[in-house]
Amino acid sequence: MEIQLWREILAPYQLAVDEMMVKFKHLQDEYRIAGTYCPINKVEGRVKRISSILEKLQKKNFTIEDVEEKIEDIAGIRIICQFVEDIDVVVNLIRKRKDMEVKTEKDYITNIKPSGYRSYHLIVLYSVETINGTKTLPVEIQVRTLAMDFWATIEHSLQYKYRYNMPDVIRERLNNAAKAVISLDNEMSSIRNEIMDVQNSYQLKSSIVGEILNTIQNLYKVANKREIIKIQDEFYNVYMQSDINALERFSKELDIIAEGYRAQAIQ
Ligand code: 0O2
Repeated sequence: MEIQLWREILAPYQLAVDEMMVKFKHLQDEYRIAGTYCPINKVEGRVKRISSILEKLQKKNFTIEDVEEKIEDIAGIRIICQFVEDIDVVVNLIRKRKDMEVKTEKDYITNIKPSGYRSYHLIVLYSVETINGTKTLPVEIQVRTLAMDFWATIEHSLQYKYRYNMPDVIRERLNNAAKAVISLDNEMSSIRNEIMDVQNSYQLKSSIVGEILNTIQNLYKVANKREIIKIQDEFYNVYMQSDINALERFSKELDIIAEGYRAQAIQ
């Protein structure tokens, strides 16, 4: 197939990946703004390389005409979570969305692959608008933990290096590493609540501090300098106390001061 034709075929898949990346990253922003724990740690996306598509066609005995109909992972999104529990949360978020329809699901976390591979896979149907009209495409979404991702990345590179002749000793080491990943994920799950508490309060603190600094910056335009310096000193004192309640109280008091200036401006 000519390279130009490949480009035309792959362009809508790239659009699907770009749009979905924006949407999943926006979910992360929503959690951050709400000051709550985000089940999504990282979002990655890619369009499969032409060489990998050709390799897959060959492996599955498909012809080049089958590309669009039978290869369902040309567009791929990977969502990396911190904890195994987050995977269910993310999968449910995907199932509930109106802009993508789940076609199939594969649970390689309950049903670990013989290689030791673990991940939750969904094929979703996603529509993009192109110059030729609406195009509905399959997109593969892989949801996995950081630890599962680490293992899969290493194993994928070794698969590439050894093709289909991976030495037994390497395979055995990878199997051991896969077991270690399961126990690491379990261990992390057992302290999940503690880690989430720390991350939540860090998130809350940084959003309150962000609001306070923003208000102080706005006050610079309207309040007198001496008052601003006094407010800043008070802020540093409260900040140094490392007390989230005191920070929240200070933020509310500052809002009242800022409101006062706004009221003055209207008169
Ligand atoms: P790439 O380069 O990541 O795109 P299969 O029948 O197993 O060949 P199928 O039916 O398309 O593949 O679906 P499956 O089993 O759900 O696998 C799809 C993708 O999951 C793979 O894409 C890999 O990304 C990942 N995957 C599946 N099994 C393994 C594994 O044992 N190790 C690693 N590291 N990744 C795996 P591609 O096209 O194989 O590769």
